[in-house]
Amino acid sequence: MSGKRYDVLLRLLLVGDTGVGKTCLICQYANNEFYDTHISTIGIDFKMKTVNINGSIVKVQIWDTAGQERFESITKQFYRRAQGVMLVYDICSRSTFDSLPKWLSYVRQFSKEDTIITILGNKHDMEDRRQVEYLEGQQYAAKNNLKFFETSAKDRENLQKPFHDMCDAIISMQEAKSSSETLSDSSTPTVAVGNIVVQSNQTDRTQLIGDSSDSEDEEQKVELKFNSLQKWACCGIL
Ligand SMILES: Nc1nc2c(ncn2[C@@H]2O[C@H](COP(=O)(O)OP(=O)(O)OP(=O)(O)O)[C@@H](O)[C@H]2O)c(=O)[nH]1
Ligand SMILES: [Mg+2]
Repeated sequence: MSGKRYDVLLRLLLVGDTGVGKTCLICQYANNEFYDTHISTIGIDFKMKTVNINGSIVKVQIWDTAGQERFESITKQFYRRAQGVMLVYDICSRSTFDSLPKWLSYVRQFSKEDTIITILGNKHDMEDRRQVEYLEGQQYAAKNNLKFFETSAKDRENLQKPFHDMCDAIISMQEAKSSSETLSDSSTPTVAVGNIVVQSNQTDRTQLIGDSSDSEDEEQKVELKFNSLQKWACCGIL
């Protein structure tokens, strides 16, 4: 636990067709950067951002998947570790909206059951080229019981809120899960729930104190897996 500078580590994943703006959304959110050119992501990439959510220091690891079909075998390996998944489409491209059921089926198939899912209709700044109405996105999300936002990675519109809401929802869910598990075994002072360590506080209510995996180890493991996948992808093995 030494050297940890955060209370909670969360893993989010963005999926969706190629060109919808996944990389741009992540780069804007994490680094305040926007790129006009489309350089397709090879396999998978990630960025980190540390945020304060309701007083907790939250380290967010955001996985950026390639939308191209040929990388699906790589990207599917990352669904399971994500606590939140954003399904992204481009409001100026009907076909990317039509692909949502495919992406949602992958999430349902490969992610954990309690994964928080949000739909993003990106490129909201290009109203004149819109092919998918706001209402269509909203109705699709409502039908599937999911949150929905229209965003713009270019002008940063609605950029923070989807990420913030998703982190908030994951933390609330984990807290609820942890307290119910602690209540069911009040004699145990410390319990691990998934990657989260919950410590029973003698005088106060149960406290969520952080991810049980050491931050350095965790980042090293992530980078190792990431590097080897990138290598295989570049060699055309995957
Ligand atoms: N106008 C506008 N363009 C955007 C926006 N987001 C992304 N783009 C542009 O769309 C193109 C594709 O963006 P990327 O972020 O690379 O797309 P991606 O989903 O990561 O694509 P893959 O990596 O191939 O899956 C780039 O030319 C971006 O500049 C946006 O909100 N508004
Ligand atoms: Mg990309």
